[in-house]
Amino acid sequence: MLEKRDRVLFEQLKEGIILFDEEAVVRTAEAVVEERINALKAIMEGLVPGMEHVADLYERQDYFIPELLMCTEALYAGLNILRPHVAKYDLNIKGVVVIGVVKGDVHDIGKNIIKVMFEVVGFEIHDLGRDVPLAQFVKKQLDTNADLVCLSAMMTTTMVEMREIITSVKKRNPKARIIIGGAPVTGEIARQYGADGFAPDASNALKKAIQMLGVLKKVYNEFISDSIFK
Ligand code: B12
Repeated sequence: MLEKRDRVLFEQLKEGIILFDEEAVVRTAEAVVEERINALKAIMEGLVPGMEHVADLYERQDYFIPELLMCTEALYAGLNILRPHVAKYDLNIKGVVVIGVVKGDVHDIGKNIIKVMFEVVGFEIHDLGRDVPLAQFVKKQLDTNADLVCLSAMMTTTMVEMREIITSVKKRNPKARIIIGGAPVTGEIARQYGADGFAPDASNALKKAIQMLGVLKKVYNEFISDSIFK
């Protein structure tokens, strides 16, 4: 059960994103930190639902691109304050991860949320950013000998890039495992493209990554799902 104060602050974060009120988001995020409230929870239960609501407003044509940009700025202002305060759990998982948004696509909020979740368990993360050409994924995987390559795409037009990236990465290093995600991506697409996994959101992405790194599911169930959100 959430404390009442937590709920109030998470709701304020959500509202701040929706109303693109960057100052309010900054103020509230600082209060979360000062009051030692769980920063990961504030991201997942305040900032993310706020942005999801914004996405609905855009789909309903209540919001347009200018509003989206202001909401995005508010979200990143909050994320920058909260991210350094997310508790880390040393599960002794040696995971090296390359992550990026595919070429032609600048939507990086989802990718950055996934990155926060991965940081929690201490993965070594190589973030290529957004609008990343195929060759960079291949090179980074080889240079770092990454266990996992995580690809994000938010448009049907950019999603198709993933197939070639998967083929190229696996051709150069068949041991690399690839997880894909983003709004248009489904489990069926992942299967068709030859990816090793798909997840619809950040916590499932972490679960999938941990499973792929060969850690017992038991560890996830007993430790992560209970502890992270406490
Ligand atoms: C915010 C937004 C923008 C912002 C992006 C800001 C930023 N820095 O990211 C701005 C304003 C820049 C933008 C621009 C555009 N956008 Co836009 N945008 C959105 C919007 C409304 C929300 C996306 C978002 O942030 N959601 C919140 C986050 C938390 O969720 P998420 O991104 O889905 O991520 C979660 C999961 O998908 C998953 N996940 C994501 N990545 C990965 C990766 C892995 C490995 C895994 C496992 C999981 C995973 O986990 C995440 C966390 O839970 C979506 C609508 C929508 N319904 O998604 C449209 C949307 C994606 N945009 C769209 C379009 C068309 C555009 C523009 C072309 C608009 C234009 N006319 O200019 C440009 C494209 C620019 C480009 N070249 O990329 C379309 C795409 C349509 C399509 N089918 O292809 C959408 C779907 C809106 C629509 N219905 O028309 N956009």
